[in-house]
Amino acid sequence: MKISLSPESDILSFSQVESLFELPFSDLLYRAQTVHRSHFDPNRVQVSTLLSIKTGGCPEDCSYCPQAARYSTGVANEALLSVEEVIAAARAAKEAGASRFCMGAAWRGPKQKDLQQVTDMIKAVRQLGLETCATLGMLKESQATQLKDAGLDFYNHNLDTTPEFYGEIIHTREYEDRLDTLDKVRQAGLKVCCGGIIGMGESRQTRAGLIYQLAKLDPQPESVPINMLVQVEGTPLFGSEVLDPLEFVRTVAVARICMPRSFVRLSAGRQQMSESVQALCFLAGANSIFYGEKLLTTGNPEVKADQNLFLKLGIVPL
Ligand code: SAM
Ligand code: DTB
Ligand code: SF4
Repeated sequence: MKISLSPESDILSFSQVESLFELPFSDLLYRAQTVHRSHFDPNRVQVSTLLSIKTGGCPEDCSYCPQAARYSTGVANEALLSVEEVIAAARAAKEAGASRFCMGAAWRGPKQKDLQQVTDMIKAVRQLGLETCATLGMLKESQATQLKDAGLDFYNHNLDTTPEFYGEIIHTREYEDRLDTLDKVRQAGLKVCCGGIIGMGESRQTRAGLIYQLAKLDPQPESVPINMLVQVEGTPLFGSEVLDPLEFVRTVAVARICMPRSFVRLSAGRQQMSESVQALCFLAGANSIFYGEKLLTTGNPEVKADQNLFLKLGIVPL
């Protein structure tokens, strides 16, 4: 099988993406590392800290998510945090070495009154000298503009999987809804953070399809989080067959090759990964992580452990 070897080429056909997945592991990693080195310093990794500003009680039915109100996962429905609480968390994240602060809300989309409070949070976090990111669900055009005007840098909105598999995972919205919001985010001039989840029982073809969908966004997302499903008891996907970590590494490598200029984030699921698997992900071209002991509701490696891992690998945070 002949696949173009130019580190500059953005691969856009689905069959080419599928072929990348079939390469021998060492060939795939060599190729990903070559592309990575032509666009990035391979020893620098961007660090983002997450904060759940509105936890639980979500009306959507995403089968992976512990925050959907309809599943009994032990995650309580909490109120939107105050601006002061968010500032305190952002200050701590900055002191620990994060450069970006991502605020997540368990909403289908924001209500106008809540968005006002979120824009106050964005302004305050920016004043601390951190990059800002928000993930609040679906947006109207005017809401995307309001976020941009408040100084938001990135909006996270994941495609999560392929159009074909989407209906097996989520029934309360359509793939098109996600693409619509991504369009509005771009139109408003925000930078896009868009990725997906693997380990949901999907096929390799679906993983290739996800990367294909992400890579054909035009322009490609600045940030691409690749999440390994964190299985939470009470969610429909709890008990799914656990994905081979080497297949996760392959997915990161294919993302790197197909989106050469994007930051590829080794995202959820890192707590369940050995240091060696994480090191392979960095070799495969991952150059961003979530940093801090909690994701939104589930755990993430301890800050000390990540600092140690970076030291061992000679990685310097960006
Ligand atoms: N409610 C908004 C939305 O869905 O767009 C924003 C928050 S939502 C929690 C953000 C992302 O978290 C989802 O798109 C999904 O990729 C990821 N996520 C949620 N639950 C997860 C899990 N159990 N394992 C891995 N990733 C997960
Ligand atoms: C993303 O792609 N992953 C993050 C962030 N964007 C918002 C969320 C991961 C959530 C994992 C499950 C939890 O902690 O609730
Ligand atoms: Fe709600 Fe987002 Fe969780 Fe889906 S992923 S249930 S939209 S918080």
